Amino acid sequence: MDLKKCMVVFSLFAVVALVRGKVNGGSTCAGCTIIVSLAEQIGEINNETVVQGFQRLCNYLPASYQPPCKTFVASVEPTIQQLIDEKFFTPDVACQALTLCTVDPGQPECHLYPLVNKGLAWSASQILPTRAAREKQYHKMRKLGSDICDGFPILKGICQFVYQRLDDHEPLVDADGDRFSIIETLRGTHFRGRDCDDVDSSVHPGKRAIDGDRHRDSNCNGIYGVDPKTGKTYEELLCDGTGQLGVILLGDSAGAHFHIPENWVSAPDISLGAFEILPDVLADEFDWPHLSSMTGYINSSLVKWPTDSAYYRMWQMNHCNHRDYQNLGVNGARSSSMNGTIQYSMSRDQKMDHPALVIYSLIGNDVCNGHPDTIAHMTTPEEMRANFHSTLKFLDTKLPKGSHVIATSMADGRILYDTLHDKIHPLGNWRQDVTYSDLYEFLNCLQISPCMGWMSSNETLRNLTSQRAANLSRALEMEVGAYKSTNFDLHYEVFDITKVLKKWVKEGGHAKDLIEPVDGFHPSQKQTSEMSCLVLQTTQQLANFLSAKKFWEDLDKTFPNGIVKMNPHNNQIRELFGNQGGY
Ligand SMILES: *[C@@H]1O[C@H](CO)[C@@H](O)[C@H](O)[C@H]1NC(C)=O
Ligand SMILES: *[C@@H]1O[C@H](CO)[C@@H](O)[C@H](O)[C@H]1NC(C)=O
Ligand SMILES: *[C@@H]1O[C@H](CO)[C@@H](O)[C@H](O)[C@H]1NC(C)=O
Ligand SMILES: *[C@@H]1O[C@H](CO)[C@@H](O)[C@H](O)[C@H]1NC(C)=O
Ligand SMILES: *[C@@H]1O[C@H](CO)[C@@H](O)[C@H](O)[C@H]1NC(C)=O
Ligand SMILES: *[C@@H]1O[C@H](CO)[C@@H](O)[C@H](O)[C@H]1NC(C)=O
Ligand SMILES: *[C@@H]1O[C@H](CO)[C@@H](O)[C@H](O)[C@H]1NC(C)=O
Ligand SMILES: [Ca+2]
Ligand SMILES: [Ca+2]
Ligand SMILES: [Ca+2]
Repeated sequence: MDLKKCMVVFSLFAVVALVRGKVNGGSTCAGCTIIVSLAEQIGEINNETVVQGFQRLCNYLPASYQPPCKTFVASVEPTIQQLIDEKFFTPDVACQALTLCTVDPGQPECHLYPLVNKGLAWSASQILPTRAAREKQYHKMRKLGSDICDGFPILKGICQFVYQRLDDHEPLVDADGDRFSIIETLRGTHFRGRDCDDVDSSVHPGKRAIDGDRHRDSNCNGIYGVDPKTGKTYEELLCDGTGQLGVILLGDSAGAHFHIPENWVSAPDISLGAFEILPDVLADEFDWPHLSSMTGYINSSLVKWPTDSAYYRMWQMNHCNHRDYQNLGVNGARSSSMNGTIQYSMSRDQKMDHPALVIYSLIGNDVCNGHPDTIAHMTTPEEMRANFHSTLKFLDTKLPKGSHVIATSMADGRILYDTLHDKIHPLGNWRQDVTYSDLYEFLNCLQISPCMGWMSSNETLRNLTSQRAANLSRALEMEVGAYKSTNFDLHYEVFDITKVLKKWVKEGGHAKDLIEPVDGFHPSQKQTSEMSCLVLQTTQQLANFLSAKKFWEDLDKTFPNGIVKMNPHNNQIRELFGNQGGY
């Protein structure tokens, strides 16, 4: 992530971002609007002023984030006070007056909350009547932005160093460069199995044991040493010939389990401690792969539901697979970024490692962009197939013989608008004044929508987007049928989110519960039985739990090669090696 993107991230969380977005302020404007509206609502809930609401919001942040937050508040306070005194205040107007949102020439006025007075530009001009006044405010905000990003070590560190390194999607803390880490975040063990020796690159998860792991654990599955009775190594006795198989996801934000906690953006639910996990969430790029349905491995007290995943099933079937998972899910990933960069962050050696089950799952970004001419910027079926082919060719050079590759179809994102458009977004929880439709239109207006084609009130456009997605799925399916490899077999897996939804509603569920509440974009789940697995490489836990189950069952029926057999030595492994070193 570059400095610009880094600042956008922080703009969401009470630090102003001063880099201009696409039009009308872009993501800077969106960040400002969210922060100001939270501050205002928190103030009102507590019978306090907006400025006091701001201070309260700062106090909810982890200690190290409070000073930059307070610097920001001190700087915007006069403008906000003036708006309130003159009765012009709305979050949209405030961000105009702060020059973080603009009305660019030829562009409509973008607003999230209902318009008052004579519109945004007019209201802002009451505070900033001259061009000179606007320029002055703009430069003040720019300076504030660089002061904040440079002046506080925690932000500077994350802004400039961490996210730059993270652009290659490899662990930041990795002394031996084998792409496995010893810390959880920053593409560490939340994404890939823990390295059991971080100064020896020949030691890492997924490896075929060196010399039977006689003296040390070379593959980090916790199994090593020699059985005193037989003189054979434990790897030989307990693991050899059991068909070890790693799990590798090549995916997007859905596969990485993107999630913004709802109580971060719903004012009535924000409280002290809500943002305690913020630093870790930032360091994980808002992804929660350790709870995902492909590589989740741990139950979290932060969510209600138990974790289950393809990896976890692999481990349950055969404990020798311990720690052999890689979640290469990247927010915004599409076939061209997979083929262009992301795939190269995979770690697998054709000769030295065990085979793997690779899941190629890009459920929407190829038809998703925020461009006003959105269809022209979607991937074409020819490009999709060529990009996928290029990824398969790469996998052919990396995957050991006996590996498996599963490609999933894309989602039909019409479910988003159909389900949510008239529902209240968490930002509107307090006054019931912001629907998902309002949010979608606001993001479209700023040209920063994660998916204009589906998050749009234009039904023709939504239909065309789904048609293109179906066409891209067909391209994948054709490539699966045509590609020949001696190292892996290939399987195409359909998942039909609409069918899942219908079933869910028929069983008495609410359709709205299927979609991630904050972004109104990612599938989510509070589920009962039989979720279609792949819908679910997503958000909430139960979804993940059931999707993994369904994934497993489907695989069992349609693609039994992709499944490992039960290792009869599992009990013995537990007795001898306990939790195998944990995660
Ligand atoms: C202010 O509102 C928050 C919820 O946003 C609540 O947790 C807190 O207790 C309130 N404070 C007071 C003094 O009522
Ligand atoms: C705010 O004021 C209203 C009306 O006076 C009252 O009902 C409510 O309890 C107050 N809220 C807080 C947090 O003090
Ligand atoms: C999570 O807890 C459930 C039981 O509550 C258990 O069945 C499951 O195996 C646990 N999952 C993980 C990943 O530990
Ligand atoms: C692979 O990715 C790059 C993006 O870096 C792209 O330019 C190229 O066209 C892609 N497709 C193929 C078939 O190589
Ligand atoms: C969009 O597609 C749906 C389902 O195929 C169809 O019922 C509807 O008439 C279409 N709407 C438009 C405007 O094309
Ligand atoms: C809806 O989208 C279609 C396809 O992009 C476009 O041709 C049409 O003009 C749009 N309709 C409106 C009312 O914007
Ligand atoms: C999808 O493919 C069909 C058949 O090739 C084509 O007629 C249609 O225009 C395509 N739709 C989109 C949106 O690409
Ligand atoms: Ca390492
Ligand atoms: Ca190592
Ligand atoms: Ca071992």
